[in-house]
Amino acid sequence: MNPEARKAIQLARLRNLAEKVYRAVPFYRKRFDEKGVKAADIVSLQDIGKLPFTTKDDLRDTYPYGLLAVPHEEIKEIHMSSGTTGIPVVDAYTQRDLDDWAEGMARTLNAAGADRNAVVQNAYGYGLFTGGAGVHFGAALLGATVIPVSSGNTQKQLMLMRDFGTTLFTCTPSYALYMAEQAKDMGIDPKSLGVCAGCFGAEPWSENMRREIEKNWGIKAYDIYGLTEITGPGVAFECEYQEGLHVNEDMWYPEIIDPETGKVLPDGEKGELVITTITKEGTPLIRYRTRDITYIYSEPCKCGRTTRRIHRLFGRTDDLLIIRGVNVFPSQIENALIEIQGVEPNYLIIVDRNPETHLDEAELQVEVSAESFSDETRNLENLRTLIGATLKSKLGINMKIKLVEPKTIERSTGKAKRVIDKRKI
Ligand code: DLL
Repeated sequence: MNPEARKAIQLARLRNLAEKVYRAVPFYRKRFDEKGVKAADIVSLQDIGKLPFTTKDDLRDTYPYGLLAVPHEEIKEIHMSSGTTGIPVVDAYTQRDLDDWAEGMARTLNAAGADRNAVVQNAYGYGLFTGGAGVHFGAALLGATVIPVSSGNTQKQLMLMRDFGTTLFTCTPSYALYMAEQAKDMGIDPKSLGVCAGCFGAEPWSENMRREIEKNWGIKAYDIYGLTEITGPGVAFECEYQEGLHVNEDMWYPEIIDPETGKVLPDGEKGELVITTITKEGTPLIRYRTRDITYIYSEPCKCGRTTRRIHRLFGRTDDLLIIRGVNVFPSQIENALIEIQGVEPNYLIIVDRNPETHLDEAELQVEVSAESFSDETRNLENLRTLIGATLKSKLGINMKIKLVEPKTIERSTGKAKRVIDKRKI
């Protein structure tokens, strides 16, 4: 669609949404009144900046039904995530919301090459988590064959891939790597299973991790983004050029703000992603602060889609680890590790504060490959020193490195847990 034509639609939807939430959601009426803003003040898309933000705390305070904008009988399905911070986040969908979600996910899977001939093996968890349902609805709308296997049961996953001719599979990137590892243990080369593509997301993953997955599986690995608050997966997706993720912005309108000041930032500047659900009926959100860090590309994409793109996520405003004053995202550590021969991209960061010195102490547990593990102790010691020195020179942090045996760090069939922060701060 011509971007100017889309802007007109977005503006009409935004105004309509502002009117609706003012009328139907006491929480928003109060917020709008406090800011002295009305739906009629929205005359251009820039005027979105006049509207109040919604935060995760607001969701907690209004749990479970405080943000509902339609009568209960309109709600057809509910999803929920407890998230990494433990705050329950509820999304209640009307039929139209479910249709929009299916549309967003159909575009996502289609951009990864799926159509009605595809066999989509959905290894995201089914249940309250949005991954299972989102992929399912999108694949069904495309007319593809869906294999609703859910997460876990790795041997069965591999058997289904072989027996049903899976062309595309979906799961968290860490589970995709784990599945490849298990396949090799069973004497199966994952490449021999004939899968062409995978759509991975729901947790941070680096460019290097993408290469590992692609190499192991012989597939093209696509990044997909979404969050329960907004709808689930399908908010943004990669096309064949993989230069950023196209936002389905006719439904989920993006802005980037400075997380400190709340000021809207121009395209190309990194900040916190804020999304307004301009077509949502059940639990619409105005300027929701995702805490995810990215920027918006200003140039159009080579693929011809005219929707704006966001960069792959750089991390979150809240999973930023600050170790003795040095800011580091787990994904940066992962990127550094994958470049080192002899280690596996399975790691755990444990941060604590020394009660005597009051200084932060960080330990990095890294799995070594089976070959390095059987090496002489001297070689292992060299590897340990190399990892420590690499992290120091690349990221400026001092970490105690602990090499652990292959396959000892707990695997996850969903989101991998990479950090244990024991500091009480
Ligand atoms: O993880 C929805 C989803 C399911 C997305 C399947 C993609 C695939 P939540 O559990 O609410 O929803 O977690 C949302 O996960 O705010 C990000 O911090 C993180 N996240 C999601 N996708 C990506 C990604 C689902 N592609 C939170 N890269 C978001 C990095 C991601 N982080």
